[in-house]
Amino acid sequence: GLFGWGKKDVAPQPPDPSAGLYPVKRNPAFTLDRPVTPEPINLGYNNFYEFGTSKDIAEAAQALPIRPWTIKIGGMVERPREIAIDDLLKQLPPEERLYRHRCVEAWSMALPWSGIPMKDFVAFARPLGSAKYVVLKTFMNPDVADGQASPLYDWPYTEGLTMAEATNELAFLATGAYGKPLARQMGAPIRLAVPWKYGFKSVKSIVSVEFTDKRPKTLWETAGPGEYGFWANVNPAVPHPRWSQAQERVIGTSETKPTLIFNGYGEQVADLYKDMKGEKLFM
Ligand code: MTE
Ligand code: W
Repeated sequence: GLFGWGKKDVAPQPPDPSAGLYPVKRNPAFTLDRPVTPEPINLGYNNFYEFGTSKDIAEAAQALPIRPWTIKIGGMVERPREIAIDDLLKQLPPEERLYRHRCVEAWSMALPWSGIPMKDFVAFARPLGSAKYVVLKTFMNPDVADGQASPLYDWPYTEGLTMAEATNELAFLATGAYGKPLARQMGAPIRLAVPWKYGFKSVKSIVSVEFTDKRPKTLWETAGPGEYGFWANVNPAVPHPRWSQAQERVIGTSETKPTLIFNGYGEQVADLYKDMKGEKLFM
């Protein structure tokens, strides 16, 4: 096929119109304590349940049409509206950041995202002062995404952040990676990256951003409330009910490393949680 994935029944997709934007300037404030995961490894090891429950969904994900792509901005905002991804990229030009990524399954990667600081997107969306949460949703299209036919999950994939989390400097909307537009299997054309939380918070292929004063029910909380919570902050001392979180497997190497509290981003985010009592912050 056109993209080298070799799937026969996928119509050739047009070239990504945002390709000319990348690579973008790196923001030097975001550094890594380890090498970047090689791009081919990242492109071949993905969680994207819409396209299957294995890590080998790259080929299936090529069926996802990513243009036209509009993001709906609604709920508690001054004015609900829709914006096309390419218009958004003109209004809020992307920058590059090196981030770690830690899945709840105890594997990790490190990569150069390109994208838009979530706080700039929030300012652009103009939420009402009474909004307390932002809710992000993935597309719904079971014709191209087989997984969405599964009744085990409450599609579309839904995630949420508090306003304080969404406007924290680290919260990022990735539109590219490795100096290119985002690959479909990584959540093209726009996905969240909140590196102090387990990877399942980082919802892919976003079509809707809604502001609300009620905490949303997320897909994973609904599927497994005893195993996956709303906060999902990384903590080596709080095991998953079925495995330890003390160590992580570094994908692309034979190494394991000790997991760090808030995935090593405590300096930036620990204050968000200092006054929270009675919340399960680490599951
Ligand atoms: N977003 C959607 N829509 N569907 C998913 O299944 N999986 C999550 C997250 N976002 C997922 C998703 C999980 S568990 C992880 S670890 C990351 O995406 C994986 O991102 P990656 O494949 O780019 O490494
Ligand atoms: W994960």
